[in-house]
Amino acid sequence: MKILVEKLRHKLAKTKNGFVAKIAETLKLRTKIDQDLIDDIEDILIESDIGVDVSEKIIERLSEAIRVQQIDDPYQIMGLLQGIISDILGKSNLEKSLYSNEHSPQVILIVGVNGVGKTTTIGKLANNFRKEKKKVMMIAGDTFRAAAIEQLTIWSERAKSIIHKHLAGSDPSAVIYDGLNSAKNRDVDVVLIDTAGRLHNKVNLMNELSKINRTIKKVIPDAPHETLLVLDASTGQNAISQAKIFNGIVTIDGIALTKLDGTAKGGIVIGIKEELDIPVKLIGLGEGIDDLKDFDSEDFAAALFG
Ligand SMILES: Nc1nc2c(ncn2[C@@H]2O[C@H](COP(=O)(O)OP(=O)(O)O)[C@@H](O)[C@H]2O)c(=O)[nH]1
Ligand SMILES: [Mg+2]
Repeated sequence: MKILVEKLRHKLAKTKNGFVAKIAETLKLRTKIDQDLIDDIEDILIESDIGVDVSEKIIERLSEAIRVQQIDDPYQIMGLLQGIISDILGKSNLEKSLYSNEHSPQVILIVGVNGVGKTTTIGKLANNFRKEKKKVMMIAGDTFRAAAIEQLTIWSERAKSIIHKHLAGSDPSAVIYDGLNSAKNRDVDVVLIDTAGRLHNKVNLMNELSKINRTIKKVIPDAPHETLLVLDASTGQNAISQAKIFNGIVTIDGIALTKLDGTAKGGIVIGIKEELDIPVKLIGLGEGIDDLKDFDSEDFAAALFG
């Protein structure tokens, strides 16, 4: 589900008004490009949530481009930054599409810490698959709170999907095992598995996720076909630390980056790409059912700098 650049720009307004506007402001005040200006831009990048190493890399490439292309008008720097950032983000469109139907059912495991937006993302993702005429089942693998199961149930109704759930307090692996068997019997195209995100103890998390993975493989040996890590953009660099922890425990195939609409820390997308090299596949741009979009690096850079 693509989003128009103009709409994306509107959704990313806080990030654009953050570091991007600050750079634009700095450029306006200058008539020539000198080291002072480059240093100011570097400071702004570092203060945003892009990360220090990545900021330095961007500045190196910017200086190189200015030198090679013999640019002397500060006005042209925005365009250069757009190109560099778009290039760093790479061609996300070439990543294997989530919506490809190589597997039946296609099993997607959703992981991430509490509150990042896992359950909401499942609701929106189900809706996206429904638009592709897919039959979707959600499995309520976060069994620790009754409210979590209720929340997923509401999303299943909104997204016209099947929900498979057990009572609160039951074993997550049991509900996943039953759910997957039921999905096979009911010719479901896509299964979205919700999980709890209790990160208070790395060993527990590791045990829990390994057990869930073993259970999934008992029913469908080549599943999960996709493990999606949900990260909250508004947590900035903390999101990168979470990704490192999860990636050390399970193989993360892609990231769904939520809450980009409400934060000035959207530069985190660039940090994720550089520090983790895990593709951001989906972006959350609001709480509504239509607010989960495919990530397109060129559009993202264009929305911020264009
Ligand atoms: N503004 C905004 N809010 C979001 C987004 N995604 C999730 N949320 C909100 O974040 C809160 C936590 O989401 P939830 O799905 O319950 O997180 P979970 O604990 O990981 O399952 C809820 O209030 C959601 O409405 C998003 O992309 N934008
Ligand atoms: Mg949840």
